[in-house]
Amino acid sequence: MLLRAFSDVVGRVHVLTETDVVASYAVDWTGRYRGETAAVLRPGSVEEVAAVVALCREHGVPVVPQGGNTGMVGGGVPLHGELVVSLRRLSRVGPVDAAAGQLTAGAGVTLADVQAAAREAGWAYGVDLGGRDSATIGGNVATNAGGLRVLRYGDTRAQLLGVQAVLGTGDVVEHLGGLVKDNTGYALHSLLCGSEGTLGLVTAVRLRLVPPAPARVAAILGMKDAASAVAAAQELRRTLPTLSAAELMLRAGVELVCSVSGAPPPLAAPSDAYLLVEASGTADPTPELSAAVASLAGVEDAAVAEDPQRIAALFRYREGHTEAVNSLGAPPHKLDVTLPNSVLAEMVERLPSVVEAVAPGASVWLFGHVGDGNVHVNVTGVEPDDERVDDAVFRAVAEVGGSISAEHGVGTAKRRWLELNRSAAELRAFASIKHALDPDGIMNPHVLVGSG
Ligand code: FAD
Ligand code: 2HG
Ligand code: ZN
Repeated sequence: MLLRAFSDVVGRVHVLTETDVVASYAVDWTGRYRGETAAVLRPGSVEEVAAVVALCREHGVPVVPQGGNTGMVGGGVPLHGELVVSLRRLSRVGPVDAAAGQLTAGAGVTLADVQAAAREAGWAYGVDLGGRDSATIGGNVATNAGGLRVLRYGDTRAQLLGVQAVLGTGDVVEHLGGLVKDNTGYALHSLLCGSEGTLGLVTAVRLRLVPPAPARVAAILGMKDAASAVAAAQELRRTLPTLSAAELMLRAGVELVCSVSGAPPPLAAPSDAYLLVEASGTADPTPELSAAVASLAGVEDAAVAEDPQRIAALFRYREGHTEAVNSLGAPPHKLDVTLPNSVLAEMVERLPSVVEAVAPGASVWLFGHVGDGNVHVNVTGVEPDDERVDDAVFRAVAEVGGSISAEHGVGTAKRRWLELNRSAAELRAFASIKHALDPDGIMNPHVLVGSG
């Protein structure tokens, strides 16, 4: 009955109910989070999204918004039988304002298509990440995605000038004018950014673009140990103004990527740790990068790439980690944390023993955006629902002033530990905001703050 009402809104063909089809929307990218749903709704306009929300409110039906389903914290899949609202059909790019260096994109546009549209307009988009071909800009905004170039351009929130969204109240809010300075009250776009679908459905976004930096050089530095790699990244942030990425990898992870992908080792002899660095600008940054690298301690060897194919090949050693770890069998535990700079090196060394203490024999894969203090701690060899490892790592990180979620969000995976980072007063404020914008508690009710 209700499905017929949804069909009247979005069209029968966009209410998916066949078991096989729906199944792919009900499991997350890692395979750790698997749910079920009666239907996937695929609205094609903001009006249809608003009508879907109105029906859900009327009938008290909870929904999980979904974009590219590349999220890492189980926030975009129906773990409690919610309906899935897929925003992927909102895939229109434009208008593009080349003079202002801004563009508007529907929530369902992939990150890669946003980047391409920026390029066509003579600009660039500041956010990049490995899931670019599937992840949507709506999902990026909902998770406040970070990625490879945060140290240069900031996270998704820093690119966001406005949004159009259907709130849990059923209201459509739109602020897409793109004024860079606009102090006319609460920044709803910033609030929705990182809200993980708990306050409303983002339907379109207004983004600022950045000047292109076409002259690029990348290098993989073989480092004596992880501490040297961390220290080198910290030093390069100060000495290399054109630095646009600084990524940590360890020997085991690089060897795994090579064995899964068939790529040759990046350097003639293995190093215990690697730092992938990129510098970019309008003039060739190679001399500047070489000079900065020459003054670093602990560099054992280096491979440098200047043409786009070779640069992409070096980045594949780092970006390939996610897929390589997933190929190992049982889904990994993905613990995406940030650490204060002062303890970053020490914690990178210590985290494997934190895991070992609660899960002897488990494998730990450490890599990440070390220039931002962001380490991805992947653990394999532990049952998906055994949370002892998650608990031990999050507590160790929070104890030294770190965050249990650097860039992936809280989702359902980390909800239990939110109080490690957020005070009771902050959580009360979260609950008030949630109640104001989603009074029926139907917007992703089991994610982040929950509706209770
Ligand atoms: P989904 O996975 O579909 O959803 C994610 C969350 O956002 C869910 O809570 C969902 O309910 C909500 N949501 C989605 N769309 C909307 C909408 N329109 N309105 C309201 N809520 C919505 N992330 C990083 O930050 N940095 C990285 O470097 C990075 N690299 C990755 C590499 C790989 C290979 C993969 C697979 C993932 C990576 N990710 C990374 C994680 C992921 O790509 C990001 O979290 C991304 O922003 C999710 O976008 P999505 O469209 O797939 O969202
Ligand atoms: C990355 O930086 C992503 O590659 C995914 O954020 C991290 O696989 C992960 O844990
Ligand atoms: Zn990442």
